Amino acid sequence: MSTLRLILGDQLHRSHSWCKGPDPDVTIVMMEVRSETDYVRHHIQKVACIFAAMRAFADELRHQGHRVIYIKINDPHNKHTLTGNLSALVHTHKITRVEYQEPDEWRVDEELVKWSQKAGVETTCVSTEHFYTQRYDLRDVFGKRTRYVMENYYRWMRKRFNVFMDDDGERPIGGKWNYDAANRNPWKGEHDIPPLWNPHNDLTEIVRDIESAKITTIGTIDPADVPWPITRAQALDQLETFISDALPHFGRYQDAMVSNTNPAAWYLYHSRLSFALNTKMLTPHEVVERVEAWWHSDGTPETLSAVEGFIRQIIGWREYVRGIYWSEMPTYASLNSLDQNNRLPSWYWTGATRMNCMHSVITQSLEHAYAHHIQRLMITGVFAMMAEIDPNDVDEWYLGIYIDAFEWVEMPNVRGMSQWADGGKVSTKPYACGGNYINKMSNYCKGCEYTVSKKRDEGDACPFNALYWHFIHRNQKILQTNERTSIALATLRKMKNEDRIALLQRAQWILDHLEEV
Ligand code: FAD
Ligand code: DLZ
Ligand code: SF4
Repeated sequence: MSTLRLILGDQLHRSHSWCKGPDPDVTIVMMEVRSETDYVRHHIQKVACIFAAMRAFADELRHQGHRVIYIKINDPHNKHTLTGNLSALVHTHKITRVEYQEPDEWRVDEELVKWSQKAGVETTCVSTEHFYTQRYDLRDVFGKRTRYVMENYYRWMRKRFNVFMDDDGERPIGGKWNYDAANRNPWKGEHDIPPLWNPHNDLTEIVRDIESAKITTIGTIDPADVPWPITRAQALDQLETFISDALPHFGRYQDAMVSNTNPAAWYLYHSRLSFALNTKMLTPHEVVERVEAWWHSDGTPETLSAVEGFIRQIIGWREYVRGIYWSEMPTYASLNSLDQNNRLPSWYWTGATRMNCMHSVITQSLEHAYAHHIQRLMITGVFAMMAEIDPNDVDEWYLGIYIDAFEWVEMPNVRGMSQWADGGKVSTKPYACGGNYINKMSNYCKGCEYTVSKKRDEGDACPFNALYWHFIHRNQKILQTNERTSIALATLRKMKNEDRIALLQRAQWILDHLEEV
């Protein structure tokens, strides 16, 4: 009996049962393959960090005594698909059994399920032992309901896993479930932003491998100084640094945005832990437990909203979007409820637009492979939705550009939350906004060629304004049935005819000249 166990690039879980003592009958295989590097154009930092973390993980396993086959990107025997390599290994190593962990992406799951049916060896799929919930738990919680309200799921999670609850396990610590209202401040320099957590990883050799393999990537990298974790030890250090330096202010400035003339603007008080979490170098349980423990030792009434807000992201949003993904795939990937068909403007790939908010967030994303939640949702996301971009184009952009982007978490956030392409399964109302919101939450408008207070026909009127009203006008049938959006529709209807026409004309001009705005 000889068993081969496949570990994927986002399954680097050191406490997984497979990583206990080595078993002489087991060989672990990890592989760098073109099918995974090329399904979209990824950011160079994403590919380099995944390869680096995979190589470091393989080294640690070997050091522990495990037998590991590691296929590098330029290995001449590499078949460049997961299953192509598995078939070759089964043949050459006389493997009788193949085991793999549940892939997080539907695409890879399908590939492995189909391969298993004709592989000619016994195959088993086991849990990644990473998430709090199982793939289909969300279906059980919501039953036959067609809308899935995150808040309900989150409260159910808090109780079920007894997270941040009073001693009786029934009431949330602090008495309230939700402190969102306290978490919406702009940042005006009141508190220093902590220095960038940076392990200074030297990935020069890996970047050279990627270049010689001629993988097409986007964005930039300083190969000798990469500020993302590639080992569990580094990820734990990143977690501790976040808790001590940034967590106390995380809540208050969660929605704030700052222009990239400030070098710390791209991360503010955010944890940047998504890469470590999504590659499973950290477990959500340990992140939540450490944050809870910090609150019990150092927390104050002022930091309650920060701790609750952070825990909400991990056991609420993160587990919830995974549940949506598995409940709704594969149909979710083709939803386009607003019937949007425009192409993504080419400046999404360069940042060359006159809109300072868009320019700032896109150039930041190209430079750091990162933008925080509100930048993704309320800047690049809102614009794409109001510019009627095809959700497939939008998905492709988000899936490639961010270091933490894996389809199970990217797609419900993009197609659901930000583009409303799922018709409201994730979000009760579309996230649309005019320049006012951006001006309130950021300093982008101060450095912009457009004028945020201008709405209509003037050439320098903020494009978000006209596009917002055009969005409301175009989708009025959908919006009028929604309590939360009917006010905007009523305002549009009350507008003087000539004002409405001027706004809609300005929007149409923008839609016809998307490459030029
Ligand atoms: P923090 O703000 O410090 O939050 C802590 C953690 O909470 C994150 O690390 C993450 O694990 C979790 N979290 C927070 N919000 C969400 C959310 N909405 N969904 C799931 N988990 C969440 N997150 C990804 O991990 N991968 C993606 O590809 C991704 N794409 C997104 C696309 C759009 C359009 C939007 C609006 C959000 C997307 N998110 C995605 C969610 C969120 O923006 C990122 O998780 C977050 O910005 C990562 O940075 P951070 O680690 O500093 O997060
Ligand atoms: C994202 C990614 C990339 C770029 N490259 C690899 C790779 O070469 N080998 C690998 O095992 N995984 C890679 N990954 C992560 C996978 O895409 C991810 O494991 C699956 O999509 C399942 O979520
Ligand atoms: Fe963005 Fe409009 Fe503000 Fe310019 S004026 S930064 S386009 S919101």
